[in-house]
Amino acid sequence: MSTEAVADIAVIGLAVMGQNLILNMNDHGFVVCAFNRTVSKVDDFLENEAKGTKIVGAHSLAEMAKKLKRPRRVMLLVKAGSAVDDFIEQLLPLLESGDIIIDGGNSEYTDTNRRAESLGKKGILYVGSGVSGGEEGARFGPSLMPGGAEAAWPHLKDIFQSISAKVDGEPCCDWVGLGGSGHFVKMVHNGIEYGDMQLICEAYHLMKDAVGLSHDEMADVFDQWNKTELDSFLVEITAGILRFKDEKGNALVEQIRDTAGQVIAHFLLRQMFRKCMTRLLS
Ligand code: 2AM
Repeated sequence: MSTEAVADIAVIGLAVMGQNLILNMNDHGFVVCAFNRTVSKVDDFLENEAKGTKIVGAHSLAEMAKKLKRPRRVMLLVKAGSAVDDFIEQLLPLLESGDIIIDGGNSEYTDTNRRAESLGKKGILYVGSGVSGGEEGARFGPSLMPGGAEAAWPHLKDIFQSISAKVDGEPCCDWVGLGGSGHFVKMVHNGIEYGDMQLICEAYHLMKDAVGLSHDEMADVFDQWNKTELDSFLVEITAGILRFKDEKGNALVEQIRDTAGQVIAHFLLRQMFRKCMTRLLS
């Protein structure tokens, strides 16, 4: 592999989010250097998903650093927590003052505050960016919430705003503020989203167990709501989910176990909701 400084940005972390963001950046004309802790995934990616693109790979962080144009832009899309600190530590001897590290994972904003402060003292511009939209968003247009060292923004704006989703031509991406504010905004965004999902679950529970609607009838209600001020992605996909049947013609949603994290909180909420409904209906 050549070690010329050819790449506009490096992305570390070749799980689906990382791969899709790289392919999205490539579509927008940027040269991306891909790296992953398990290095064999770099070759797998280059030989499969990235085949025929301008994407380059590196087999070590040192090789990756050499392939980057200055200031170096290195984006981490790895598991939140110690993996981020480990990579930062390994990157430090390979970077110079004014280089940029971006954490695009789901880090706690307090960790991002800490990292931004300590890296700032070493001359590294640290950015924590919320990335929303899941795998599809990463591939074709995420909402991006970058914050941290503001001096990094002029070097990131073009890449970030090009790859982000657009609403009426406006990019769903702008500079959010200092320190961990990008991840803080993502946390608030998730809070609103999960509140919305809870409301949808409670509406489903009420329609199914209190009113006795069938799955198709519930789907009709959500479709109807989606034509009103409740119009949203979550309401739209709920109609599709409720209508979805397995091979025997039964609603698939009833076969999905109600045990994804936060089980106790969810269970208590359901119990509370049941009690309220029983009282209301008696
Ligand atoms: P891997 O492919 O080597 O497991 C999502 O899990 C991404 O985070 C993957 O790219 C994964 O690398 C990386 N990752 C998870 N834990 C990590 C760790 N402790 N150190 C470095 N990378 C890690």
